[in-house]
Amino acid sequence: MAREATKLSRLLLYKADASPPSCAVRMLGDILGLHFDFKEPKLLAMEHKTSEFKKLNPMATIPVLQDGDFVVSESHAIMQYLVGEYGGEMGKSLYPRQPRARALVDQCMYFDAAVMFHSVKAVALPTLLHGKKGPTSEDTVNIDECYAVLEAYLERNNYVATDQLTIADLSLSTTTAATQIMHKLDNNRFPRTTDWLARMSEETSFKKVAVPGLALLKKMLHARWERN
Ligand SMILES: N[C@@H](CCC(=O)N[C@@H](CS)C(=O)NCC(=O)O)C(=O)O
Repeated sequence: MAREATKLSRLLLYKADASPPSCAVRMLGDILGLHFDFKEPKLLAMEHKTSEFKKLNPMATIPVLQDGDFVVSESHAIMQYLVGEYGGEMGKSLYPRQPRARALVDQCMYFDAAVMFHSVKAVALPTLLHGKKGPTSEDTVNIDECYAVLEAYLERNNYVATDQLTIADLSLSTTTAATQIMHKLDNNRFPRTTDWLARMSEETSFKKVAVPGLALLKKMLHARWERN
């Protein structure tokens, strides 16, 4: 049975406002009505590389969730945990239990974790840390390949994994909103992805969390591109 986070435990999320995977976790929290306390390691000051932080997450990335004495990193695993533990009735559609539907959600989550978010990180991290001057033509080709995968998924369903909104939409919409900063979707080539992103942008949780977070990421990246 799903627990109520606010009564039984304290959820502490290590995040950054401009981090797409942190935004996805926070959007889920907003949908489920969870209360998080936040800690914000300063990535540019390498606070996530300290031995103290690596005890929480040896991969030295955010987001990380601490729920009492339980710690989990990787936004996708965090979201799967939160739905299982606190999702209640809503969890049944956000992360379906039927093996086939769940496998399709997982397929999209792994695509985000292993492929699409990398196309964001390949531009953002070297821009912020190593003077990269902007997306290269190779970066834009990689991003277009990701849009083509999304377009193919959306040919089959209204949302990326099924006909209903799932946690895969939360992950992939924050990642796709971040790729817009680097290489915009071509509406003619990717009409379904354009329509899906417009629908996701109307979600309350997206407006509350992803819109300000991604605006901050855009500001940070453009400031660096002008300076680098
Ligand atoms: N697949 C991971 C990606 C996490 C990730 O790379 N987060 C970025 C911030 S958006 C980070 O911590 N970057 C610091 C680094 O890689 O050094 C997830 O979904 O949690």
